[in-house]
Amino acid sequence: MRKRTKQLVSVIAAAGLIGVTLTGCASDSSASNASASGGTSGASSDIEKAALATYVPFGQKDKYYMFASGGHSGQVYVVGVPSMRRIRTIPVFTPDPGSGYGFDDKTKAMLDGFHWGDVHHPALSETNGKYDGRWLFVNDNANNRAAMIDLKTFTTEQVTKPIPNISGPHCAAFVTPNSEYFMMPTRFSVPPNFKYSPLTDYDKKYSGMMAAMKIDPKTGHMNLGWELQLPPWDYDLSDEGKGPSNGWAFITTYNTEEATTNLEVNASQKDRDYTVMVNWKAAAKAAADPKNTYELNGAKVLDPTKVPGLIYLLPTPKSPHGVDVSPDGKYIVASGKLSPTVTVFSFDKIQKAIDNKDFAGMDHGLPILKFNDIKEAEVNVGLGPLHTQFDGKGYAYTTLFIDSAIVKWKLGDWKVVDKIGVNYAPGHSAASMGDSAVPDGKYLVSLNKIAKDDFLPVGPSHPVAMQLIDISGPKMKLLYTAPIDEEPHYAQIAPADLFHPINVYPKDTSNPAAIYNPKQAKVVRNGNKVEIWMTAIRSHFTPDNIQVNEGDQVTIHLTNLDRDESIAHGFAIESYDINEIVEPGQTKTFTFTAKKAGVYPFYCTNFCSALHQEMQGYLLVKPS
Ligand code: CUK
Ligand code: CUA
Repeated sequence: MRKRTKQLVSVIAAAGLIGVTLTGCASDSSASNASASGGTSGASSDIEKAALATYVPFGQKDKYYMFASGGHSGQVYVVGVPSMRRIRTIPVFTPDPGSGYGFDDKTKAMLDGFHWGDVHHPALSETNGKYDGRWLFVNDNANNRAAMIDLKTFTTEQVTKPIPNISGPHCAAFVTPNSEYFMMPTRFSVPPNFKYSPLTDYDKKYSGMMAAMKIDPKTGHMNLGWELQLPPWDYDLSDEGKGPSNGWAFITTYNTEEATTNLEVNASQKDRDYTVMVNWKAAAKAAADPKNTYELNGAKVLDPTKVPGLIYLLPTPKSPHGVDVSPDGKYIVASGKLSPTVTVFSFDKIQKAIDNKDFAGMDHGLPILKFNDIKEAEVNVGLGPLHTQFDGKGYAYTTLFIDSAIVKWKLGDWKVVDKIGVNYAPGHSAASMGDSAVPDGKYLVSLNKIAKDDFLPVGPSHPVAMQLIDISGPKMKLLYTAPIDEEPHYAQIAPADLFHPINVYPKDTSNPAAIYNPKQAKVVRNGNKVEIWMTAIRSHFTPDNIQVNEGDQVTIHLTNLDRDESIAHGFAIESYDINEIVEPGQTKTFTFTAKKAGVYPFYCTNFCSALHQEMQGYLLVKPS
């Protein structure tokens, strides 16, 4: 141990991270154990400790995966924690020639002509309220879709078609504790399916909607189960109940004023909007009975005013943004972004208020609970509270957008105990295991919105910053600041040992597109359709000369015969705007029209061997 620590310290020193020699002994690489001597001052020793706590020496791996949304890049970033190194970008809603995503027939059909998505809230699949490492679900806030990433391959396996009747499923933020559903509540209220209606009809023709995407427990694929009609407000975030509140979902609204213009003023009029509390288990049951639902653009829709008990409204100050349920499921924490407090509701009190039927009134036919009956506390956190995470040790961590800080406060006595500045303006933060029922209280990553001065300048637009904070002790400690592309809104962090990705695609002799021997390579012509079964192996394509006629529709089934890990081959055709990548053992099918007559070299784009450059061939397109 001593030897390893010395080695790593000298590596850090050599890299110029610190300018001193350390003689202390750290039993592992955590900040609290790292010790420095040699007369260094407090400040530099904090830097040394932080460096040690985040440095992952060559040959070792990070302890956690972080899955961060890529915002309007449409992708998902995989980051190692604590090193904060970006390991992979998983293409989801945006084509990616680096992996061939969006170029082959399957993923092209998944993208369905769209060029991007707006990913805000990744949600790992759960079993009994704990991350189970199988799938990651994300929303597309821009085109009303959901996607599923299979964590066996770290690739997107499903992108749904746009879901009817919802508009901007920004609130899609969680899966239910046994991965029954990925919930996609709407952000913008619109007339269902965007049907034209003047804004003067807003209160009659416009509505919100929560789409319940049923998750297949075997494959992780989603199907629209049912929808729940919501009042014509704008909705923001949501979270799942746990423990005693399991079966409920909590969704914030920020425009109960029903404004349609100048929302920055007009949607900030009321002292309180709502947290909309939905009994999704009861809704799922009610939706199974056809007498409770109506058909709308192919969806089965529940009207909550017809089935009492599905929705209660919790008055929530002041244009709330985030809503987060404590790991024990007892408290619901809502952040009013225009109020310097977070409001904590007690699920126990909510249940009593519901049992007593003691309502403050109705709004759009839905019962409003009395604020003072259900409020547990208002915690004075500071300016611009947005989102809260938990450490499993009784503390909560709330991001303050305006104060550019994170505050730590105690559940139960509702006092702020610590505050740390971040650089700048945090949106969400993500705690290790933070959304599960069992957060482990090790790390918190602040996902900052507006980074300044942190990195080498790269033009007017600065990379945004993710800041790693050690939350294992009584005081938060800032460990590291890492740049990233646009724009992680949210992330989930889970221990690395939960994930067991494959190295090589298994042989699938039942797949008609796959061949596992170059001798089986063939070209089959059927009218003007040409189908080619091709293999790639270091360093040869079979066949490597392809003859077609101008105008032919060409389909290539390409199988990578290499079965060594990380030996991927590419397949690009000059001037044809095509690049495909086949991972070891993988078969992909792609189709194009041979529009341009002539001779076009094709080649492997992925450096695969010493003879990678020789891995090439010709597409000869005979003029018609
Ligand atoms: S949002 Cu971006 S900071 Cu889309 Cu979850 Cu709150
Ligand atoms: Cu195959 Cu480069």
